[in-house]
Amino acid sequence: MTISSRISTNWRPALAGVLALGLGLGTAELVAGVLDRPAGSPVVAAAEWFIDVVPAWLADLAITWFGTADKLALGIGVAVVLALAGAGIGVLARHHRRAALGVAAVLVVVALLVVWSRRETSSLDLAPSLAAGVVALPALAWLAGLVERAAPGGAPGPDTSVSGPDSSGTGRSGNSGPGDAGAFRQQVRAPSRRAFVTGASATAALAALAAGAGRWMSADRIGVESARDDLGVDVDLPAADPPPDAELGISGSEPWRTPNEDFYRIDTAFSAPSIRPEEWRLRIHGMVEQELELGYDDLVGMGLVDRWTTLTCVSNEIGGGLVGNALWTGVPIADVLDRARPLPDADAVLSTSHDGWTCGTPLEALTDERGSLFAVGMNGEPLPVEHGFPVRMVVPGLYGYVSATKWVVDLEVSRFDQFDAYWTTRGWAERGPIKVSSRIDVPEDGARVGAGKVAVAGSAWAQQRGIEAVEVRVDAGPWIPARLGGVPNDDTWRQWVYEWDATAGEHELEVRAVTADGETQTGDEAPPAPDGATGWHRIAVTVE
Ligand SMILES: Nc1nc2c(c(=O)[nH]1)N[C@H]1C(S)=C(S)[C@@H](COP(=O)(O)O)O[C@H]1N2
Ligand SMILES: [Mo]
Repeated sequence: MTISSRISTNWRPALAGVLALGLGLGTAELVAGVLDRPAGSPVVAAAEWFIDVVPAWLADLAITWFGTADKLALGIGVAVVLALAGAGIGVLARHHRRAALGVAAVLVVVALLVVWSRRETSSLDLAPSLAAGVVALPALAWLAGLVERAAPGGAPGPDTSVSGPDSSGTGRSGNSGPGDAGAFRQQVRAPSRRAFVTGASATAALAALAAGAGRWMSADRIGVESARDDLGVDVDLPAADPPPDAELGISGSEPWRTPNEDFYRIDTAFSAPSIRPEEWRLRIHGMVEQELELGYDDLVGMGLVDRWTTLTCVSNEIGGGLVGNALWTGVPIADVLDRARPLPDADAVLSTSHDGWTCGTPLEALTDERGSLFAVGMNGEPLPVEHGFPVRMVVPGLYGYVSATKWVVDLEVSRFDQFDAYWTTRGWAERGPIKVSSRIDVPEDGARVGAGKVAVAGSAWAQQRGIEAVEVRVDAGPWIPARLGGVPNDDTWRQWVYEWDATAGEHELEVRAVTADGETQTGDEAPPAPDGATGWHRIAVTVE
């Protein structure tokens, strides 16, 4: 037999399996979209289940390696695993069709279990996985039949000597003799091959169409995005111009105000929840005198305020980009809690998002003067869906994992000794005040620059305390103060620039910040886990 026929006997069954699985999953997306049960998508459920059960070190590593692209990485990973599974089933189906159908059926059961194990599932959420099975199993049987008819007959090699009982009675030619018979076989097989190609293409097209339509409906972009657009009219959001002296305008340095589309995104939601404002509810309960339930209009009706706040992720490495600054518009959380009247021995609030993520925040941080918000606006626009639309929490001074709940729907006033939140069960600290930090944006690490005046610039932050000074040193020499930009409050980062008189050679630049309450940023290096990285950002440059 020829190499090409050997390859074709191998790729067709694998492709058939991949396509049958793809058609099943595409159908599942379509059904999830039509029923408006996005959580019923087996792929989304599996990805989110994986995010929850993955060991903490691997989750941390994913954030370190992929940063805000961690979801894309997971999506690619899921696709590769599914493709391998489909290929395996397809290859199995070539000679053991019943066994392959059995494996596919087991996959359907697994999908049902994973979906069912997710929080707040209803029986309707099982429909997409069932539909996947109803479509994928017959598709697999059908495609396997086409594969068989398209395959060269004769002796395809040792791997086919174990023919399954169900492979009889097909279009296989009984003539396995040498010579001319082979050429004849090639001719009669041509239409069968074409049939396979046609069937496979049709399946692929259907799968893509179903998946695309389903995802589009699930994301409900039309509904939620237009709700988001409308809000720009109903809710009065400010023009978010940075204070005049905040932006130093050094080329290559990150802007003081982070544009929404450049703002880092970190969360455990594989696909961002789509919540229309009119269906959003916030429940406040637990250790309170008065339980509350608010709708979107109730909340916004309490009065909006604006506040510049720099958000920071605890996973941010020294010099990293998991930090951003925006003008947040929202309702003070303190005003809402005031109406619920927390009991005196409460010391914490457990907040929960629409997709079940939880976060524990000191009660004090939500009721004191710092101006923690239920934010509805970001930089003068309604919150982007990825950043928590329609309502998220923004708490100055605390890392996001203990404060910044997006898509927030539930606040339980409680005590720290009464609960464990999402990241604390995974080894991160119960409390997460943001540590003083500073970063060099330009020049880039490893850059080559010309001798003479070089602007060394970046940002520094110590939310709730403020930045008093930023210092730079060259080749471990003396610390030299940098020039600082202005800030509207202590909760935003501060830009800095140092005009360096660069001389030819290899140089090392370091930066450190000093807080307004007198703490000099430590040079002791610590990793992000369990409560935030420390150390000085250090870069190497070559001056020519
Ligand atoms: N619902 C929900 N909210 C969440 C998270 C999450 O996983 N789910 N992650 C938190 C973390 S770790 C951070 S750093 C901030 C990031 O907010 P951003 O994505 O708007 O930048 O959101 C916080 N809020
Ligand atoms: Mo984070």
